[in-house]
Amino acid sequence: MNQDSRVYVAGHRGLVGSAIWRELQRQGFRNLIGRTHQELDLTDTPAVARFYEKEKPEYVFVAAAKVGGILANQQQPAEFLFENLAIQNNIIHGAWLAGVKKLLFLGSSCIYPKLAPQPLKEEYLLTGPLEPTNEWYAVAKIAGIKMCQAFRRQYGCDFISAMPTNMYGPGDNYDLQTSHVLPALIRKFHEAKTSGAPKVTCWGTGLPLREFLYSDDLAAACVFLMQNYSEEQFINVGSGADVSIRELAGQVRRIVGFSGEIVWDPSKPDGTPRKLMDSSRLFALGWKPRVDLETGMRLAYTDFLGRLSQAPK
Ligand code: GFB
Repeated sequence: MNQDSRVYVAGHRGLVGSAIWRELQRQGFRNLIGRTHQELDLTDTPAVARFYEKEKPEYVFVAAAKVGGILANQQQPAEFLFENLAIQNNIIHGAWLAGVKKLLFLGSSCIYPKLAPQPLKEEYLLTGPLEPTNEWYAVAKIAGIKMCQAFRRQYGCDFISAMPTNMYGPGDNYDLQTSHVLPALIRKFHEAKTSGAPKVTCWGTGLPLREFLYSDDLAAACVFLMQNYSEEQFINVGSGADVSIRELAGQVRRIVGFSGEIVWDPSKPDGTPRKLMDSSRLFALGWKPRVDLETGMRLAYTDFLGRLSQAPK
């Protein structure tokens, strides 16, 4: 991939896609292609075929997906399975038809069995039952990995897959029903502080552990992999450290400056108890994350405040 290569970032307005777009710009890639959801419905097979015919991308980052936190996954199994299969099938199959030079597919750490040994090695895939709250999304993402491997094996396509851990960063989703935990906590603690509320209610028991990676770090890893990795084996992309949700809530409370109480709502699902990934395969290639959780949370809070100031009054 060189500065004049035609590079398509599917999902370029999302948390991960926008970070990849910024990283590519930072590295001087001048020929970036993006389509908003309104401009191109990626579940529409003929529309995606017409897009490939017109734009003729040489490199494709598949950062488009229907994503959400634990509650959204639990409440919308049909959309999480159907839409993600449709999106990735159209992009991956279309890339083969269009002769795309290389494609990077993004999955998720939820592809691993609920109770797999920790830290999660790539070899643990399909060795046990999935976490019920997000098995729909996980099955779609596993299918995407297999799709890339099948096209590599049968047609020699240079299609690779990366499995990021829980992501956060600029442009995150702060909707309290559909978001992931970190943006949700940032918003909850901020709103409690500004309203003078005495407490903040968090979901579940707070006992599960989660690994977090700042979106700009994932973006750098994706560009690094596009330039340096061409194997059938998918590869984990994590920070290498995890934290309990209780500890996380305490850190967000401190960063936001909320002094009230934290209460836990056990009627909400905990999800998988832990999903710390073993990213040693990637680290051995020479990439490592640069933004630690404390720094990343402060950057994310700044992003949230910036979005507030731009919100219509
Ligand atoms: O980030 P999260 O929604 O998804 O939840 P997962 C992580 C943990 O945070 C769960 C707890 O144990 C939640 O119960 N939590 C506490 C909260 N308070 C809140 C809150 O206010 N909002 C949210 N959202 N969680 C997702 C998968 O699982 O991981 C996705 O469902 C994807 O498909 C993503 O794979 C990476 O980490 O449990």
